[in-house]
Amino acid sequence: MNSIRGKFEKFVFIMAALFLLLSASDASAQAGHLILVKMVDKPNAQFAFEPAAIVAQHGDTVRFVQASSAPHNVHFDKLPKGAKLGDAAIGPYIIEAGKTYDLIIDSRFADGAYPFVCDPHQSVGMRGTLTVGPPTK
Ligand SMILES: [Cu+2]
Repeated sequence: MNSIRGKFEKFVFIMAALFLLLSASDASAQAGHLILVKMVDKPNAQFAFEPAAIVAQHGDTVRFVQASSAPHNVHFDKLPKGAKLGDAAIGPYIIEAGKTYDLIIDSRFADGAYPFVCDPHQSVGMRGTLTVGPPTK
């Protein structure tokens, strides 16, 4: 009897530990924020990122949303020390309305300021700055 009870207690303990583990990983998956940046038309054949200044923490996702009549991309033209964006330095063109481009702020991003432009429209004001910083307390 004693050993059955012991096994049962062990089972309960393992289930409780699993539950805690699962809920902990759930919490970390939800920790990142989704930050929306629209690519929009402006009067006089100008274009813009809205908002143009964004702040993100590691684990966040920046989602660029095509809400304009022209194709746009996201090109980080100046990187802070330690940043290794690779392919993400120059993003793909987003063409159809409603299409999105997600940029996950992961280990490629060192803390600092990341000015970005849309390549064909930087001369008509389509530029912004992403600031990556430690979590605010
Ligand atoms: Cu553009």
